[in-house]
Amino acid sequence: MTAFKANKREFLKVSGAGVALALSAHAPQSLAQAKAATDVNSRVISEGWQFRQVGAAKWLSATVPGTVHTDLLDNKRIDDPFYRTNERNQQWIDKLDWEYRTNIDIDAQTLSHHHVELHFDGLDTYADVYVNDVLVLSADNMFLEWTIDVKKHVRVGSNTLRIYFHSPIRKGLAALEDYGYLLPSPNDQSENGGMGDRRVGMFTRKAGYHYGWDWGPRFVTSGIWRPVKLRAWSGVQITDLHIIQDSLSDKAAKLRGVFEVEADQPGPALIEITSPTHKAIQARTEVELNAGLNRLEASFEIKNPKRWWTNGLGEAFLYTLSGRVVTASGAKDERVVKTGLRTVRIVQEPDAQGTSFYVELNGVPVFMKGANYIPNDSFLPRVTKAVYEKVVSSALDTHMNMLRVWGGGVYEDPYFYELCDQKGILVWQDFMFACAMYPGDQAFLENVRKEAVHNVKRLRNHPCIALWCGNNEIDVAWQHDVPNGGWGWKPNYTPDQQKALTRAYDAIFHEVLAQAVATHDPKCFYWPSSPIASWDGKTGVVHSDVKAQKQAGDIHYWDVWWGQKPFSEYRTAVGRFMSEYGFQSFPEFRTVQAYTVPEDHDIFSEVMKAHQRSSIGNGTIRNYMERDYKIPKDFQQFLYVGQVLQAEGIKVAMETHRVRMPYCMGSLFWQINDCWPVASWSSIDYFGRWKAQQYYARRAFAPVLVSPVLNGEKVDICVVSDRLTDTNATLSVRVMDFAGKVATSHTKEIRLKANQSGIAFSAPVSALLGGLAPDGAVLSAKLRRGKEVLSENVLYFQPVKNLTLPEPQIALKVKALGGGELAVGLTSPVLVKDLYLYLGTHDARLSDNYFDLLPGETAYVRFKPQSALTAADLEGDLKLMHMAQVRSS
Ligand code: BMA
Repeated sequence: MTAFKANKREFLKVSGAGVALALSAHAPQSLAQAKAATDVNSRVISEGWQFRQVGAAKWLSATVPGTVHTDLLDNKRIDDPFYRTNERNQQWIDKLDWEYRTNIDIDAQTLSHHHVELHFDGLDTYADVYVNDVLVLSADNMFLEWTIDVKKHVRVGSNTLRIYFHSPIRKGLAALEDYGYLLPSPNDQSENGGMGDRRVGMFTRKAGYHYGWDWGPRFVTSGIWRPVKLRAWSGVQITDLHIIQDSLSDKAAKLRGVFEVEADQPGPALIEITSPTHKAIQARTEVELNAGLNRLEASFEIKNPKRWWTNGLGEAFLYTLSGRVVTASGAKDERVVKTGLRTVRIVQEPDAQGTSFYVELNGVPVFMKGANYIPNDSFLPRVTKAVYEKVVSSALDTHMNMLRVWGGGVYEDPYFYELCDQKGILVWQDFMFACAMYPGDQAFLENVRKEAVHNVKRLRNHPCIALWCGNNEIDVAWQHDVPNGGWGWKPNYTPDQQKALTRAYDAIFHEVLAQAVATHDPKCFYWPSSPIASWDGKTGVVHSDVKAQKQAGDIHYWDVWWGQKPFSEYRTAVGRFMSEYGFQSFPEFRTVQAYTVPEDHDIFSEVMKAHQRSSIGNGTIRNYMERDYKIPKDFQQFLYVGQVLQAEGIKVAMETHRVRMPYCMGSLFWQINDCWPVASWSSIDYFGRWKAQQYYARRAFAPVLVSPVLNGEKVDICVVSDRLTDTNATLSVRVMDFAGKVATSHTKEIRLKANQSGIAFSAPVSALLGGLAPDGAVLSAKLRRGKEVLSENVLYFQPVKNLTLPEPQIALKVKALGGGELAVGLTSPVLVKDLYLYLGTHDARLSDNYFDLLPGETAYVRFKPQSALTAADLEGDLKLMHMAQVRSS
C-alpha cells in the first residue's frame, strides 16, 4: 500500500496545484483573447480500407472499424456465421494472419503541425502497424488505445497505412509452448477450434468470450475493432481531464479538474473550467508548462449542487464541464466532460448475521436491482448505438439500477457508459478476466497494468461506475475444492506450479489491478474477485469459501441450474449481495427461425444443440419443465413454456432477494443480453426481443412490490418499498376459482415504510382457500393507492401442470392511442394463465406480456411497434398463446 502513497506524492510534486505563478506578460488574460485556431485537428480514417489473407493475391474491400469475419461475410466469402452450424466451418479464420491497408492523404497544413499522430481506439489484437512500410507499432492488447507520432514517417500526399494481424491462436500456441503446461479455462470451447485441449485464450489480452463460452460461439476475431484517427496538433494537447470531487454537501460541491497536458514548449499558460449550462462554474488557474507531459489542476465549487441519483430515486443529473488550456503563444485545446455529483460507498459493516455488503448512494442504502451484462455481439464493431440504447433502456424500463459488466467480455464502448450515466444505472465494472488462470511473467503483468490504468482513467469521470472488480469466479475456482463449493483447480497442479499460479493470481488481482484503482480513482471501491466473502487490502487475506459468502460479500448462486435444485431453493439460499443466479430459456420462435430451418425444430436437433453451449443445457430445461409443466408436443409451444419456466423461476429469486432486504441488498440475475441467437440465461435475446423474464423483472423490480409467499401451511403477503418516503396503500388479497368466484377476500390499509420490507398480512392456506380445491384456485394480491395499482401479483397452490385450467374465451379490442402507440384491451370470463401476445410479422415492445388474466378483469397492453401500424394491422397480426392450449406429448 505504501506504493500508492508514494505515487500520490509524486503526482502532487509535478502538478500545478497551489503553485502561485506570476503570469507572464505574454500570457493571454482570458481564453477568449487567444486567437489561434484550436491546435488539435483530428479525423477518422474510415475510408478506402482493404483486407486480405496474408499472401493472397487479391485485396478485398473492408469496413473499419470491423473484423475479418464480418469483412469475409460482406465479401460473400463466408456464410452468416450465426446460421445453423456455420460456426463449425469458420474456425480456419483465426488460424491465419490477415492484413488491412488504406491510403491516407495528408496535406501541407496538417503536416506543418509539430505532431502528426495515428491514434487507434482499439486493435484486436496482435497488430503490427506500418506507415509507408515502416513498422511504427506492435500492439498486443485489445483493451488499450495506442497513439504513435508518425510525423517523421509521412509526407504530403498519399501515405500507406498497413496493419498486419497475427493469428491470435498461433500466438497463443507459441505462448503456451513457452509456458510449458496447460492452464484451466473451461469455457474456452477449444473443440470447435480443432485445437484439442490446448486452450490459449488466457495468454492474450483479448475478450475471453471470443474463444467460446457457455452461451457464446467461438469466433476468435481479428481486426481494427474501434476507430482509427489521424491527429495533428501543435503547442498543447489535453490528453486527460479528471474531475475529482473532494466534498459534496447540500450547500456546495468542492471539485478539482486535473488536467494532463502535453506541451511542445515550456512557458506560461492558463487552464480554465467552465460549464455551458451553469454559468456560475468558473475555474481559472495560471500555470507554468514544462515541455512534455504536465499535470495541472484547477479547483472550483458548485453551489447548491444537484446530485446524481439512480433510476427510481431521482434525477440522474449530469453537469457538462469544459476544460481548456491556452498558452502564452495562443496555442489551445479543449476537452468536454460530463459527470455527476454523488457519493458511492460499498458498505461492509459487521452486523448480527455477518457483514453487510451494500451500495450507499448519497448516504442512502440502495438495493441493487439488475443483471449481468455481456457483449452484444460476437463481432463487436457491428454493435450500433441503437443496440446500446435498447439494452440500457430495457434496464431502465424494468426498474433496474445496476448492470454488471462481466469480466469475460470487454470494457464497453464509451456510449454504453454515457447511457448508464444518463439513465441512472450504476455499473459493477469487472476487469476483463474470467474463469481462467493467467500467466504472471513481467511482460504480461506490465501489459495488464497498462490496460488497467488506461481503463480506470477512461471511465473515472462516469458517475455510473460504482466499483471495480478484479475478475469473475477465479478465486473460487482456484482456492477452493469442490466439496467446499469451489471448482477444485489447484490440486491438478504440482506444488511448484501451484506456487507460480498463486503468485500470478496475487500479482494481478491483489496488486496490479488494486493499485491501478487506488492510484487513479482512489475513492472507487475495489473487489478482487466476484464472488468472495471479504478481502483485506492491507494483508491480502481473502475469504471466499461459499459458506462464508452467505454471511458476507457477494454470491454467485448456481445450485439452481447447475446443481439441479428446485426453484424453491432461492427462498433460502440468500446472501448479502446476489451478484449472479440464473436459468436458461430458448429465444422466441421468430428468433429461432432466424438460425434454423423447419427440420431443426426439435431441441435435441444438431442445430438447436449447436445454439446451446451449456454442457447440461437443453436436458436441464426439459427436466425442470417436467417438474412443473406439461411438456408441450409442439415446438413453438415448447419455446413458450420454456420462457415462462425461466421467468417463474427467476421471479422467486428476484422477489425473495428484495423481501430479504436489508440482509440482502443486491439481486443481479445472469444475464440480460446475448451475443448471438442462442438458448441462454438471457432475458433479452440477440435481436433485442424481450423474453418472458424481462417482463417479469419489470414487475419484480417495481419500486413497490407485493409478493405472496407460500410458507408451509400459511401464506405471507410480503411488501417491499424502495421509495425514500413512506407510502400509504390499500392491500387487497382475494382467493377465487378460475371462473372468478371469490371464496375469501381481505382488504387492509397499510403504510409501506421507506426503503424497507415486511410482512403485511398472513393467513393459513386452508382459511384463504375457503373450501376451494387447491388445483382450481388463484390468490390475487394487489397494492393500490387510490386508483393507481402499485403492484399486483398472483399465487397458485399447485404446480401449473396440476391446475384444472379452463378453456378461455378471450375478447380483445385494439385502439390507436396516438403517437404511433396502440393499445389492446383483453378480457375473459375465466382465468387465462400465462397469456403471451406476439405479432406475426412485426416487432414490438409491449407494456406487459406473459401475465395471468384474471376472470372478468380487463388488461390493457400498450404496443410500441417498430414500424407504423394501424389498429386494423395490429388486430390482423396479433397472436395469443396461453397455458391451457399446451398439449403434452
Ligand atoms: C457464471 C458466469 C459465466 C457463465 C454463467 C453461466 O459463472 O460468470 O461465466 O456463463 O455463470 O454458467
